[in-house]
Amino acid sequence: MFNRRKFLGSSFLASTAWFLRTPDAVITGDDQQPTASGQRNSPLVISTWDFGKAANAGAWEVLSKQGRALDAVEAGVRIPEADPTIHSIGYGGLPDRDGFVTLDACIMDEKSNCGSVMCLEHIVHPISVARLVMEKTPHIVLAGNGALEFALANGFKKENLLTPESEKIWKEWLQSSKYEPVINIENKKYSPGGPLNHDTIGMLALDSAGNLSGACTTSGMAFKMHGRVGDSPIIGAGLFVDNEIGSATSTGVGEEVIRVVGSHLVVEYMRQGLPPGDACRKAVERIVLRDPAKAKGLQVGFLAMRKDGVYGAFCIQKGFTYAVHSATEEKIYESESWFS
Ligand code: SD4
Repeated sequence: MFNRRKFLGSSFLASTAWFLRTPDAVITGDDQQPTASGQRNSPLVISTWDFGKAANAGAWEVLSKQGRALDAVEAGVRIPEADPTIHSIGYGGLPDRDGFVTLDACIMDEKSNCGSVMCLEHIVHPISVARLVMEKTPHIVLAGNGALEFALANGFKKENLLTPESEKIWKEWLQSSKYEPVINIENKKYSPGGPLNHDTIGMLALDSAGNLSGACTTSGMAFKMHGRVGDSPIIGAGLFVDNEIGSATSTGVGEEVIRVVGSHLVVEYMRQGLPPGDACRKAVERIVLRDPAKAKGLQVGFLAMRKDGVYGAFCIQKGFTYAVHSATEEKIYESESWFS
């Protein structure tokens, strides 16, 4: 069996040769598995979890027509935002403990332009509001009522995001009122009394001009405290794009990602020469080693794409999946994990 730890050391030192490596879409504990994804500038989009597949298809509509990565990631993540059966993003997202659906989202382009909304209510597409913050204001982040007022002033419609099903789930939860994030429930369908899904879509795209962009959007941890903001709308934590190096996004317990400024950390590890999967592993390691006992009970996953289209992922607990769409592949991979 290949010794990954040993490999990490040597690949780190061999930083100048990273661009020669084969693609990094690792699905086993072994070294890099070649896929059809590498050596581009042909477009590519990757995103977190199984629901990333449908989102990628939306992004691909843009990328396959030589569209911009920024337009692709916005179009892509709007798909799960509008899907009421996904209880972790946008419309139909699970509410906080007081019954309010509050959304977090951010977007970043190839020139380090970025925009973010935090704790936004009543708007189905927070990602598009985040983009408008980026393009139409001198700021990067708008939060709460200010974000809502900005959205309404720019033509977004005020809607009730709490679907009957999400309301029912919340009311069931109120019986116990126990805040306990459940690992890897993102891909499971809700059944009464069963585990609740909660997670984020983070999407990274590379366009035919060779530019990177990313988007991240979520309703956050189900039954969080009112006003709680996770990693997803925080540039550097839930998402980071550096067009010279690569991009990264995260999913899972946001508090742990914020502590290490996770997505920025992944991109910095890539800058130092680590391939994307190993860069994600090093960021996970930072979280796990801080408090190994705590890490046993939580999930964080990172997904990264290098400037040349090589991609990789790593997570704490087994079960984090990500979807890939290019001209030659449309697949869901399972990430390597710290714990087996
Ligand atoms: C957050 N990372 O708000 C996000 C989404 C989530 O389980 O709920 N993950 O912390």
